[in-house]
Amino acid sequence: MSVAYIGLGSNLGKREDNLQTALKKIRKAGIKVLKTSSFMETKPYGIVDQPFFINAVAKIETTLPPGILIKKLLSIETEMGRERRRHWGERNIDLDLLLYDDLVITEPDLIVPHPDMQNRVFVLAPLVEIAADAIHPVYGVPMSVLLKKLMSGDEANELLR
Ligand code: ROI
Repeated sequence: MSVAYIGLGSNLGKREDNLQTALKKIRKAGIKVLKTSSFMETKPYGIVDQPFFINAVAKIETTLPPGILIKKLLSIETEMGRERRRHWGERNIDLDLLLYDDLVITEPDLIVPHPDMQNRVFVLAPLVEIAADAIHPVYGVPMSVLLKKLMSGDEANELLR
């Protein structure tokens, strides 16, 4: 059994419902959801002229290897009718594989840990809520330390609630 963390985000339609639907589909796929963070409303990061997001992180337990797990997450996005209007643009559902055990994977279509998570309050805040002591396998420090570092910069502004 492996433990992984999945980031969930939505800024189109009924945002909370979209996250709940995705969690239901994850469970239906035989993936055990051990814990979910609270749902947090966050300012758009990257491309800022788009609606606010609801973000959350789920801790899961699975026997699926990372390459299969990511394909499963992509197929749930497709099932939910995800449209990609533009790169880094608005979407009804976004599922990211953030961490998978303490693996470091750098394949063309699969990078774990998520390569930009250390810069994203909308990832680190919910992650710290459920896994403050989890060690980032590349930086070698707990998530709580990464969040503190980030919050001491301009990004402190990013999180609304
Ligand atoms: N910004 C926020 N706040 N939440 C997201 O889930 C999110 N996802 C993205 C980009 C467009 C980078 N910005 C985001 O993919």
